[in-house]
Amino acid sequence: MAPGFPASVAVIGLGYVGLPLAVAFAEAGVSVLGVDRSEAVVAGLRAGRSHIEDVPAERLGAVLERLDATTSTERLPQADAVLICVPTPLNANREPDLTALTAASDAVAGQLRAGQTVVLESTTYPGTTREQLVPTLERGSGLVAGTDFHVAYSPERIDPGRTDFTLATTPKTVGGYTDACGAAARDVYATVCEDVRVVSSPDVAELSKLLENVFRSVNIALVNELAMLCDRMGLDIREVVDAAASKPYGFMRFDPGPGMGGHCLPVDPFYLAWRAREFDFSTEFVELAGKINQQMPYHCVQRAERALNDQGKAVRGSRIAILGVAYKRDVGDIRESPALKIVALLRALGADVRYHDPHVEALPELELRHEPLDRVLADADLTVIVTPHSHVDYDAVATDDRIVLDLRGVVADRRRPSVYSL
Ligand code: SAJ
Repeated sequence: MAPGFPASVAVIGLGYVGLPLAVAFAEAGVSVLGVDRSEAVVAGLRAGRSHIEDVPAERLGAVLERLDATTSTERLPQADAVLICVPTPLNANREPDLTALTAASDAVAGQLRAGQTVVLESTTYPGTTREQLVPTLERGSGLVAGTDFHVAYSPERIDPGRTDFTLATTPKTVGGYTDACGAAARDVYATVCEDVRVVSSPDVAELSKLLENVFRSVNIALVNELAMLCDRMGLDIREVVDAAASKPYGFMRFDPGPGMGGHCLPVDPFYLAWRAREFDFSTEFVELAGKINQQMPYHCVQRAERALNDQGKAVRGSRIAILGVAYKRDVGDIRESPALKIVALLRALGADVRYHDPHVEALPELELRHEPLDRVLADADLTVIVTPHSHVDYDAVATDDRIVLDLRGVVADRRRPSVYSL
């Protein structure tokens, strides 16, 4: 690795992946150009305000002199490496939506200079780097990938809210368009990652990321399916999982829940299934897992109906308190959160739904706002624990005179008559 390489890095897309990455390079002494299309994001960052919980304001403030946030791509040629971290969601037909990636690729192509290394981090289907990014960069610049500039794919492994593993301590996979591209990308990430693993192609790196996430999706679906079976069998799924998890080898714990949220796990199986169809291959197992996880909010609403029914109450006209609406504990992201579906279904049945989640100030589409815990709990006919943020004492919530539906197994004594579990 050339000493002092990279001296400067550009990160395109300053969200859950891009901002932690940009800050890590700045903390390593690298000059960082942070590019985001949102004026609000850029203005906030320039003022030292972080919109990503994993990057506290004080951490951002400490590197501001080396992190220049902008909406403009005109200074991209200054960067030794350009890292693309833009969202890759699904469109209305649940197919890959590469709009943001295409826009970023076109912008980079327009500013590309010889000697740069371009790395794609956004989760996508295998083949994207080779078939989409490289041709766009070559067409837009007249340069040749692997000769005039380097291109690689390196999947993000940013787990929002996780503190035991960091960007530095989590091995980083890199797949270069050529061997030289892989070596250049490895040198870029060696600045911020202790362990960089080079694989033989961008396709291997792209598919390895999907395997990581689909592995989780499939196993979450497995315990969710067993949760629905246990409900019929009158068994406690969490006791079953606890027992299975006592096996020290050959088993990895996953917990049933209200469904699978986030902007990755619910999306990635559809990227894989979509690409597999081009090879006359149906990823039935993967798609079935997605369907099961999508069933969970409906199953949870049925559980709520039965809990109210036991009190001789209909959903219509009942006050229902929802604790936690983000897609998982201690984050504020609501993308694909199952709580949104649960709230919408309960309201469609005529319930008066209120929610408590200090990580999520408002749900504009549902015309709801976060309310203090005591106000949400007051007079509630049913309290549903959907996302178990750490700040709530769930045993204190589950008093004998309060009917609670615990979808996350956070109430210690699940055998109390006032507590219903998944
Ligand atoms: N969930 C369960 N049961 C489980 C585990 C999770 O129901 O046993 C649910 C969660 O409540 C949540 C959803 O699944 O709704 C996904 O949560 P997750 O922690 O399994 O995964 P993510 O979506 O937080 O994964 C994140 C992603 N990164 C970003 O969002 C920036 C993903 O791309 C990363 O690969 C992943 O972290 C990681 O590397 O850990």
